[in-house]
Amino acid sequence: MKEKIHQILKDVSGFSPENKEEIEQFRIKYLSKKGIVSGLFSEFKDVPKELRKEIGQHLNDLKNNVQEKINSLNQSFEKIDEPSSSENDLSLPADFIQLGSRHPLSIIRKRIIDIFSKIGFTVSEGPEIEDDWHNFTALNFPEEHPARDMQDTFFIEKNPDISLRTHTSSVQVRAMESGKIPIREIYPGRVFRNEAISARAHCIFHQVEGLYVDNNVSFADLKQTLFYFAKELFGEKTKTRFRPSYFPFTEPSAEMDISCNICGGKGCNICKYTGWVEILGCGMVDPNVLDNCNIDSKEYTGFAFGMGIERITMLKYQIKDLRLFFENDLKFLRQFESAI
Ligand code: 2NL
Repeated sequence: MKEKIHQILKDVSGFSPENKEEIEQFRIKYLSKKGIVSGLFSEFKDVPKELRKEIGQHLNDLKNNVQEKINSLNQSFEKIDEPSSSENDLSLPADFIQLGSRHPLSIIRKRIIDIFSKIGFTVSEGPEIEDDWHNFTALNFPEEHPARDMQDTFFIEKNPDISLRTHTSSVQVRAMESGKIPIREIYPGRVFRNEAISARAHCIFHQVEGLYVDNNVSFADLKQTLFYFAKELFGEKTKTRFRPSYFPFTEPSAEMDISCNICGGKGCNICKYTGWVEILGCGMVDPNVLDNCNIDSKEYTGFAFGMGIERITMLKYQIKDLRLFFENDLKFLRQFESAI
């Protein structure tokens, strides 16, 4: 009898049901009138007198043990079926939500927009898929210009008139064509060039261009606007210098350098020991471009500029490889602003 009770206890403790139905089967097997435990109770009458007290105790313990097991199993299944009390308690604090962080290119794009917004530039955007007119012809690109080369541009074989824009100047053409003057806008956006990926180049990158067209807009306005921008972004002590350059859509054209933001102009490996780093291209809008967009170049003048957001971001944060921007490695991305 003792061995039997011991074996049953072992079986009971190993029981682990999948659902309530199995618990009910278990209860019938052990505790119903014809069940195993009741069977033992009926065998009890044959137990010799001297063992009755001890065996009786064991039997009662077994019955209680089985009943407790059934109760606790039933309870645990009820917990799964019903929402827990903590889920119903609306006064508890909410679950923690892990916040992401802004991409470094987004942070700098926003900074650039904020800086130009303060002096009256509004933001405008346009299509990434462009036609030849808006991307090249209106902008005074000669037929044989290398940027028009199919090797340098993503185009569609079926219709070579359509390509991915190579700069956001195409949006400026649309703004000028709309005929509303003055124009004082910046144009952030994604642009595309057919380049092999490296530490310094990628087939996708980001630009902010700017355009100001009105009566009497001068090169002095251009210089002061961009000087203000450089100081806001890189610090009050930043100096600027303009070097003559060439773009098909501006005349005269220039590139703007800032005093190296790492060494302050003394010379380091970032500025290649020159004390200066280039940050953007700019110039007075070529009269041909104004005329192409139905703006009378005798009445109006304008300045324009363009910068690569990747380049500015690399300078600002001392990032040495452009590929980091596109790999989405969280170890890299989490180093910037912690939250939106
Ligand atoms: C650079 C240089 C530049 C412009 C962009 C522009 C647009 C129109 C007319 C005239 Cl519609 N100019 N944009 C002007 C000079 C330079 O970008 O290095 N970009 C990354």
